[in-house]
Amino acid sequence: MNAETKAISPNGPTELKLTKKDFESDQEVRWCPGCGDYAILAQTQRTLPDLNIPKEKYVFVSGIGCSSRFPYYMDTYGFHTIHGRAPAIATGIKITNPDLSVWVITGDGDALSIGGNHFIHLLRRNVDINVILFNNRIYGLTKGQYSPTSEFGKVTKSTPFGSVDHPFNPVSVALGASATFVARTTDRDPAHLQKIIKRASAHKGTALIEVLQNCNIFNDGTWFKYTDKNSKAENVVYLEHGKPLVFGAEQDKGIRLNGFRPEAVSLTNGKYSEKDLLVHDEKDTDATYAFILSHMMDNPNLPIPVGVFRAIDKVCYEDAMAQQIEASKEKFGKPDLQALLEAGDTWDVE
Ligand SMILES: Cc1ncc(C[n+]2csc(CCOP(=O)(O)OP(=O)(O)O)c2C)c(N)n1
Ligand code: SF4
Repeated sequence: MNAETKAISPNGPTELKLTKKDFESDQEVRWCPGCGDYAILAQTQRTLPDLNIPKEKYVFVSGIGCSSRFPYYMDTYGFHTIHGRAPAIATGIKITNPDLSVWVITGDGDALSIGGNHFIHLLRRNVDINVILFNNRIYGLTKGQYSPTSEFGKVTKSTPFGSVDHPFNPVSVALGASATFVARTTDRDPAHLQKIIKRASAHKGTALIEVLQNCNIFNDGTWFKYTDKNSKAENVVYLEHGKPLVFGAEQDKGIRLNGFRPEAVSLTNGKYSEKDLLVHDEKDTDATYAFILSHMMDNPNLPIPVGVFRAIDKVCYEDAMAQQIEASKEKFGKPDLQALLEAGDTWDVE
């Protein structure tokens, strides 16, 4: 902890002067050289100083997987927990310490397979926690088995004849769980990654960031089309609130709705102009529009949306819980645990 961090008033400082170095731990980073996880770690460490939150207020909680080694590398509080259970532990931390900035670090296997239940209920409850989901469409740590986001037909060590599972789409899953903040970014776009981390931190409620991440050992190039500089512009549409969905290297294409179906149209053949395009509305409280966007990923003829799909306001679990406790205290007085334990009937099991 540096001098500035120590001198913080409980009401929060105006200028902490933290740097990336303040968030780097002394642990040797043990990811494979070239892994996309490095970029996500570096951009997180680079962004946190800008959030102006005291260092001792950060907690990074992870499950199990390569990505879940993340808390070791952050010089903050952290917890490497059990497979898929980071949301439960992070929820406990947040509701008992609402002033902390709590982050869940998870992988596609960790969050969507063994942790699927915990993940959807965190989003549904809207606890004020930020989730960074590293999606490399593979189990990295256990050496390349297919994951819940692997493509149908994917050949892996555990699916030598191709996967016969239909994949989960993390953004659609999150929207289905009524998440209040849902975003997607990539490990190869540092500026965008930083922007999305800042947006998630500013959001009050559960914020999900899906990061398309490369596992260069077991699933190299899985997102290449969306991250390589030569193909990205034609295959990615950046979402910006209030702006039309325009894409293409020449910004010459857009997305319009044909009934409920999104379609890619040319802006140069005279048939359509920007006024025919969808205008992004991240504040739409009806999830239908965000769902339409999330399913664009399943259509090979459409670019994938990257950015903030949805950012809406809804009461947080911990705030509703605190209000309820206060109201109960007012009504029934200060609780007495001993009296409570002795209050009811007891019985013997014969
Ligand atoms: C209860 C339990 N079941 C299975 C495992 C084995 N295991 C460890 S990591 C992992 C998958 C991790 O995949 P993902 O979340 O995609 O993370 P990545 O390693 O790709 O970052 C599995 C199945 C375990 N550690 N604990
Ligand atoms: S196995 Fe894949 S995800 Fe795990 S550290 Fe290596 S490159 Fe990264």
